[in-house]
Amino acid sequence: MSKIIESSAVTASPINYTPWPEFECELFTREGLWQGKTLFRHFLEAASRYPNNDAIISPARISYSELRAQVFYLAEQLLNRGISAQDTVVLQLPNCPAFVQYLLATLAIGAVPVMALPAHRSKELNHFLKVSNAKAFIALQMPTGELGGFKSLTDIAWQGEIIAVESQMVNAGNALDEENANKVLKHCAEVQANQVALIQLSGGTTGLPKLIARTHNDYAYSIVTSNRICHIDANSVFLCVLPAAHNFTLSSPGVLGVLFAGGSLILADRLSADEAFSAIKEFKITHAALVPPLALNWLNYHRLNQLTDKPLASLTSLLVGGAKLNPTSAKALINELGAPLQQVFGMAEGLVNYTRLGDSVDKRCFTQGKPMSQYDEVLVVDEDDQPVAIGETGHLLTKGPYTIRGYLNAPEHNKKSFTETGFYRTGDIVSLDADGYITVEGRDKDQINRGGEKVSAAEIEDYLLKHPNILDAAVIAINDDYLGERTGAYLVTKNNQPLTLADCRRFLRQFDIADYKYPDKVICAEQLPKTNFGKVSKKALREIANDKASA
Ligand code: AMP
Ligand code: DBH
Repeated sequence: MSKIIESSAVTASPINYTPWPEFECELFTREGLWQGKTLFRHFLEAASRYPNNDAIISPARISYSELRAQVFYLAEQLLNRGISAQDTVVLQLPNCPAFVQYLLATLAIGAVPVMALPAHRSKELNHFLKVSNAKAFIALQMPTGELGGFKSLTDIAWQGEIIAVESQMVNAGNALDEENANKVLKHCAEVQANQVALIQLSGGTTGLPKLIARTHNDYAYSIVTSNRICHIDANSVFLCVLPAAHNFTLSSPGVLGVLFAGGSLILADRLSADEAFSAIKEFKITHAALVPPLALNWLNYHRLNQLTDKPLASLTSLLVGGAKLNPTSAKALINELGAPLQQVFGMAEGLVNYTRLGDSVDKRCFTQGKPMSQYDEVLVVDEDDQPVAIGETGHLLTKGPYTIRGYLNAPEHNKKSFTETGFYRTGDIVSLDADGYITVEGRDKDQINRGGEKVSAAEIEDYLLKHPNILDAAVIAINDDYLGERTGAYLVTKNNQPLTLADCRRFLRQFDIADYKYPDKVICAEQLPKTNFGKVSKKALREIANDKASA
């Protein structure tokens, strides 16, 4: 008996993700979508083909062969610290060479990075460390004492290996140490492509982000396909200004797409439009990925300064996604800024849609693209899960070769988020045209999309309700010209005592959550509008708030 338990414990993937049904695994493999190659293998192949290409250009130049050597060096250090295959490691680094170096080093040995964003604070980080059962936490050590999003070590409510990264770039190990490399390669060879490669985080609608386990096979497929659609190759130069850990910037086609192809990365943490335009010119950037507010920021800078030259001349694709880009702005980006606009509508759970580079201006302005793979199944359904007609709006459901079948360790939530036949309920309200292009019309999930940064209403309500004077709270999206949406908090207070935005923000500080989750506006009301069933009607609240906003 004990023997059986032991042997199954050895063979089972330690990270208990929801697998695709056997026949689909066979199909995706037979059709060549799943190549049985790990993410690190894809990088190694590019490094062998293009050893002298620059992998990272700015701030420092790092060639593929140098990067490979640095990664072997770091991977060996991780092994020495007792980190090995399928150990989860929460990785929180800003856009800098060390992000790429540590990401590849963890992938090399088959450890599984949890892709925390720089904005995450102790609340989120402790959650990730705990629920992912992390073995290590890798973050930047600030001279002022902060470690990544932790103000101090005493805020870490978890025990494990802490890897404090001392500078934005690891300089050691520039020359390849054969012995090191062989040791790492031995571990690398044992990593299987059907195992979990990394863990992404959902924007979430219920409390803290859910964990999204992506396998090597499925993630690599989405990256390779994105590369083809966006024309990423060894000559591509990608400007990464959004957080590199985010699924969009990491994989659509993003940082990993470039590293698979032998192209070059420019990693910037913050960049004004002016700086971005200079960088595009100086480095002959071919690809950039932006959320709509940033794209508008570039457009407005161009307008205000009445620039006559085409600042984006070297770009072959300006990817805009994460939140809805309105058609007027899309047109202006194309006509005024000369942007080779490519809209991207994706999700960390999987499905990614792109408008194609050769599409008509209308398709590129009015739609958010079509699925990248012919194996993506998309359904637009009504409240009873029945398909609606072409052009009608409904709920978007999807499944396919790179869309997860369940969140990690969330059986209850999975019952709501996935249908019995394995479709993911995206929570997006969309319509589909006759060519299969999707237009995002809204959302049914209780989430605020603050210019691409997703805020779970339930999570913030939860914190607000801990305030001794707050009796009821409803957090909703308020339309905003710049961010698309901002966060509004409707509050019912004890004896109608007034509570200001500043009061709320001060109160929320104790939870140490990411800044972007703080409400932008607080509205005190005597009561909240209710549905016929007596639930708070967010629909009514949204109407009230948006009427006020436009008045
Ligand atoms: P997440 O699940 O946190 O990765 O966020 C994915 C969600 O972002 C999608 O389900 C959409 O609600 C939203 N989203 C992403 N890209 C776009 C886009 N181009 N237009 C509209 N919404 C988008
Ligand atoms: O918003 C997203 O999560 C997103 C947007 C564009 C994404 O995950 C992606 C492309 O892959």
